Amino acid sequence: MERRERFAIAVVLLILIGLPAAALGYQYWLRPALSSTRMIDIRAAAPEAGGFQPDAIQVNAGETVTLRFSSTDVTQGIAIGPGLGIDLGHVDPGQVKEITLTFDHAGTYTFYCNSWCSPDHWRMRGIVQVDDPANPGALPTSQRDPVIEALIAEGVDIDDNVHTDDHPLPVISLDRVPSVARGEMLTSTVNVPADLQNAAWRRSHSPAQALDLLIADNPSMGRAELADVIAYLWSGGLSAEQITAAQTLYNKNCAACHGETGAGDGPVASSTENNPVIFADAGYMFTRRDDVLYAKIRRGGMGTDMPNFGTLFTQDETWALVNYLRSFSGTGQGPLGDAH
Ligand code: HEC
Ligand SMILES: [Cu+2]
Repeated sequence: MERRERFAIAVVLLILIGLPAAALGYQYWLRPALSSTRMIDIRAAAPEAGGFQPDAIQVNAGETVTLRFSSTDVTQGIAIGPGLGIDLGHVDPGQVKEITLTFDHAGTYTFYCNSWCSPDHWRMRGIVQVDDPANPGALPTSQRDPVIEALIAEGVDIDDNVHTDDHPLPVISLDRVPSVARGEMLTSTVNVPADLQNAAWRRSHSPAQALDLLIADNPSMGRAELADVIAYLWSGGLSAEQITAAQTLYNKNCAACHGETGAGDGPVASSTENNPVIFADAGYMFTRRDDVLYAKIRRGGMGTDMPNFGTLFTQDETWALVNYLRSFSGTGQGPLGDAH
C-alpha cells in the first residue's frame, strides 16, 4: 500500500471514529463538565422493556436542571406536567431531546409519554420530586382536590364502572343532537330557573336533571328546543386557547381509546377490557355530571383500562377536557360543538 493511500485511510478512520467519539465525548463528558446546570439523562424504553430509566429524579426548588430524554427502542412522546406546559414532542430511537428548566416550588411533577407506544403505554410515567432546601421538612404541595372531596362527601361513587352486563348504560332519549347555537338563539324566550343559571349547580347536576326542570318551567316549549338551551347553558366560559389546549391533550392522551371524534373507536379501543365511553352519544352524556366526568379523568381506574390523569393535568385543564368531551355531542365549546 502506498503511503498516501495509508494516510487517506487513516484520515477516513479518524473521521469515522473520531468525529462520533468527539461528539459523544462532548455531549456526555465535556458539556456536562462545562455547564453550570445539572444534566439528568432519562432513557425511555417501551414499558415492557423498563419504561423510563431513571423513573424518579430529585431536584431542589430554584435549581436549574437540564433533562435530556432519549429513546432506546420505540418512538415516545415526552411531556411534563401538571401546569408546566412542556411537551417535547416525539423522541425517535437514537434521538435526544432536552429541556432546561427551573422548578420554582417544592412539589411533585410527572414526566410521561403521550404517544401510544405499547399496550402498557400509560404506565410510562416518572416522577420529579422538587424539594425546598430552605424548608427541608416541608411536605410537597398537597394534591387536595375539593371537587373530588365534595363528591365523596355526597356519597357519589366515582369508581363505578358504566360498562357492566348487569348495569346497562344510562341514556335519555333526545330527538336530535343538541346545538349550542340554536340554544343561544332560544335562551331569551325561555324561563331559566335560578339553579340552572348557577355554574356550581350545573357542575354538580346532570344536563338530564336540568332538562326536567326546564321542561317543568316551560310547558309550552318542545323538548328538543329545551335540550338546545341546556346545551347552550353547559357550553360556557372557555377561551379559544383553553379549547385548543384541551384538544391537543385529548388527541395525544385520550383519542387512542375514545376516538378522535369521541365515538369510542380509537385504534386501541378493541383491546381495552371495557369499551371506552362514547362521548359522541348525547343521550348518554346528558345523564353525566361534569364533576363526575372530571373526577373520573383525574382518578381513572374504575376497574377498567381508563388511566388516571390527575398527576399529569391541572384542575383547569381537566375542566377544559370535560367541556371538550361534551362538544362531541353538541354540548361543549370544542370545534365539534356545532358540527351537527
Ligand atoms: C387505554 C384506553 C383509554 C384511554 C387512553 C383513556 N380512556 Fe377514558 N375510559 C376508558 C375506559 C375503558 C373507560 C371506562 C368505561 C366504563 O366505565 O365502563 C373510560 C372512561 C372514561 C370516563 C368516564 C365516563 C363516564 O361516563 O363515567 C371519562 C370521563 C374518560 N374516560 C375520559 C378520558 C379522557 C379525558 C382521557 C384522556 C385524558 C381518557 N379517558 C383516556 C379508556 C381509556
Ligand atoms: Cu407511550
